[in-house]
Amino acid sequence: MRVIDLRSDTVTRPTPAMRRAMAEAEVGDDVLGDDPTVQRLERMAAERLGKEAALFVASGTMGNLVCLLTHCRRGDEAIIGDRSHTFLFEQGGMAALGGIVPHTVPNQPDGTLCLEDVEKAIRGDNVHFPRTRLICLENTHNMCNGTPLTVDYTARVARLAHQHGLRLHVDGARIFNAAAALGVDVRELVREADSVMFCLSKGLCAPVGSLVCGSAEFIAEARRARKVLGGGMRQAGVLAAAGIVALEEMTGRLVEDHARARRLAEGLAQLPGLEVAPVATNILYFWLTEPAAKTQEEVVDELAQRGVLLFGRENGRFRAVTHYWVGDEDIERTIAALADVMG
Ligand code: TLP
Repeated sequence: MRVIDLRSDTVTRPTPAMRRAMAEAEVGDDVLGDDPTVQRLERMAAERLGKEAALFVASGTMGNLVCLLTHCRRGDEAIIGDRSHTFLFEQGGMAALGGIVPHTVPNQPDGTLCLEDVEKAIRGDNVHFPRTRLICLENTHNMCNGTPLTVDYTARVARLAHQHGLRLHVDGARIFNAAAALGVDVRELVREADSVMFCLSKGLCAPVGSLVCGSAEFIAEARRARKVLGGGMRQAGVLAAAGIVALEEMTGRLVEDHARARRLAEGLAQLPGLEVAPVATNILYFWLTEPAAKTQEEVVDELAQRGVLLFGRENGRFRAVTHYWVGDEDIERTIAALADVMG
């Protein structure tokens, strides 16, 4: 039985074109600045994001941490959504490794932070307070139904940050999904952001890696932060080669994943006992209506027995994520499997 893996878009295996590019990649010692393939990927990423420079890092978590360490000093504060990945799922690395204080404000259901909340969270100059340095946004917003943040909203937050002498960082792990869903160039989405991290190893299918993008000066400092975290990689061109294919071939097809997520949502909404959240990109949340005949664990286990993997998450929500290795038939099989389980 073919397993349909909807746990995350991180499960995507490299495409045949990526494997070929990896095998043939020209490499060198990237810490010494000798890897032409890494350099090409970094130039491409900077160009695609409309920034001066970019840095190849091992993961999204490392990319966000590198940015936080570069923007902030120990004891500085970063304003961040209370449902953001960086706050919830990165082991508090900013505090643990950077001495940076997270100042959370509530994420709205669409993943935004209210500008008034952000403004109130900015500290005045007072010897008792940490110094506010940074505002962080997440686009698309993983925990808030994979919703994309718009060009206009991001620009408004950037302006607020800059008025107060702060910087804006965007966790754009799925920024190409946001651009695809909104039908805009990814450059527009991050035009006024001071740093952006995006992942190659989610919907874009590369096996490993993320990029941090920003000004040349910022990236030079970020390179130091990556090194102290042990992220200086040597012949990383074998990985970067897959990333180049990801940027060349995989961004244009993300709309297909979004269409499949919508089809899955429509199918599940027809089933008794299930409630489905609005879906805007490739992330779909749903949950059991009360009183539920089965527990969340039972549903996850019974689906797995039928060859469908997904995550049961907090508050009884299930998450299903569509990606390159999930086709139309897989969506229909998933709906049928859930119909059977909910039977
Ligand atoms: N998200 C993963 C899990 O960690 C939850 C997933 O399956 O969605 N920012 C955002 C918005 C993310 O969703 C993730 C990964 C990261 C950063 C971290 O990226 P990695 O896993 O490469 O460190």
